[in-house]
Amino acid sequence: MSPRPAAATTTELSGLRSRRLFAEARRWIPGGVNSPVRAWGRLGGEPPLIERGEGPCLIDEDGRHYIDYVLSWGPLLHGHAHPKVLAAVSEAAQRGLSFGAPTRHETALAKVLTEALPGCEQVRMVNSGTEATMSALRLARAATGRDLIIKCEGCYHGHADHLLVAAGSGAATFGHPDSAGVPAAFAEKTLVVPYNNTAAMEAVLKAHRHQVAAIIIEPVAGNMGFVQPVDGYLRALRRLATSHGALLIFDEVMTGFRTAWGGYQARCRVRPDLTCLGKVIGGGMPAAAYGGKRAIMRLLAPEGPCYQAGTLSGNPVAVAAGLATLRLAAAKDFYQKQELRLSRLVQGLEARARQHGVPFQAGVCGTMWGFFFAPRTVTNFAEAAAAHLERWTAFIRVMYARGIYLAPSPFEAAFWSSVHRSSHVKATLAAADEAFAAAAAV
Ligand code: KE4
Repeated sequence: MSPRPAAATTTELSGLRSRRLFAEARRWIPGGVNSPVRAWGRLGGEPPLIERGEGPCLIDEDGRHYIDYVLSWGPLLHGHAHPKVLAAVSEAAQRGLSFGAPTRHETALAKVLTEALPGCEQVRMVNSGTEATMSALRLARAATGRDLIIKCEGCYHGHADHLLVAAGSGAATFGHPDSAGVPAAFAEKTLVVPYNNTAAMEAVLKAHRHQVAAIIIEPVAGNMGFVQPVDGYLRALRRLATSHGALLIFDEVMTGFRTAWGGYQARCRVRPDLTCLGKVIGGGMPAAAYGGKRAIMRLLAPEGPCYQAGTLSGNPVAVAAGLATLRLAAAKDFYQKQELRLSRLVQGLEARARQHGVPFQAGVCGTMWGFFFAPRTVTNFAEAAAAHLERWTAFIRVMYARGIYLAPSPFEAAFWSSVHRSSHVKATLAAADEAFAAAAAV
């Protein structure tokens, strides 16, 4: 399905039917969306309402086609409505949607995850990344008997109260990195340091000796834009956490099975004490997990005193979607092949930015990528926030007008799927030519 032909840059980003439907949505749903990042306020427009997805493409209610690099914010490693994922979901649904009782299929998924992730001997399924990080931090506090946690500015770990402190993603997009409604007493237990700054992490640990339960980090940050760890940073965090008796938690909700089979920890060879997973392991259905060594996981109820629960956790239909997705990703050299194909897109974007004289930085890790309108590689949130927002806005608006669907926020990553083809890369680069010209004119 090819994207719609080039359209003139329109002031309206969405069509008449979408606008009408969005107006109705706003009457019944706050902001018209069930998650703030889906609103396009930062872009100065209204989002198209999506009618269906097909492979690497979205089709909106006005029949407009887009090549999709958001892919539901990461879960769709094999694009929309992949026949093998749909078949697995349909087959599972025929047996019933939920039992609230153990099934062998959850064990099958747990075995795939623990065999793939070097840091995990056991996993507990939950329904969202927020639940995974919230539960992992409660478990870290139970395991250490300590209260404080450390996170990095611009990292986003879901919307649990104590994590909405200097948060990235939608919280940064709409200027609420410290959300209203979070009691100071909760936020005070969360210490914040800049990403990629080992000295700052060491100083905070020293200033709060024997009080820090865990460091939680996105091993590749995807919620302040796409920001990779500088050489040695994650290894330094491993050393510091160990020396200070704190647990190291890798929030791999986004990077897990996006950057490598077994997550970024398999790629960087740094072993966290706990890992959080989501997105890809549900293949588009609500499924997430957290896991670690048995010595820590055995503290969880019903075996131990740390409580965590969920009506639909390990839901058989979501588990079926996750297993089918991971089976496809387990193919030999899957991530190397996809990273090579994605690199051709990113190198093409960098070449066109240079042709238009626009400072542009882009990066790739597995099937995850991102870019900044900045002169140098971005290493933390302050640098991400200082990138050229007007150029980003001009670029993104033209890309949408030309049928290329990218995150409507500069504080997000982009994604690739195994069903994107060279024809989609060609169409994306043709649109980028026009989009960089618009950015250069700012
Ligand atoms: P969920 O609760 O949205 O399933 O996961 C929270 C979460 C945790 N950790 C990381 C690293 C994440 O990226 C996320 C969620 N990511 C955002 C997009 N950057 C989800 C999109 C949204 O908020 O609607």
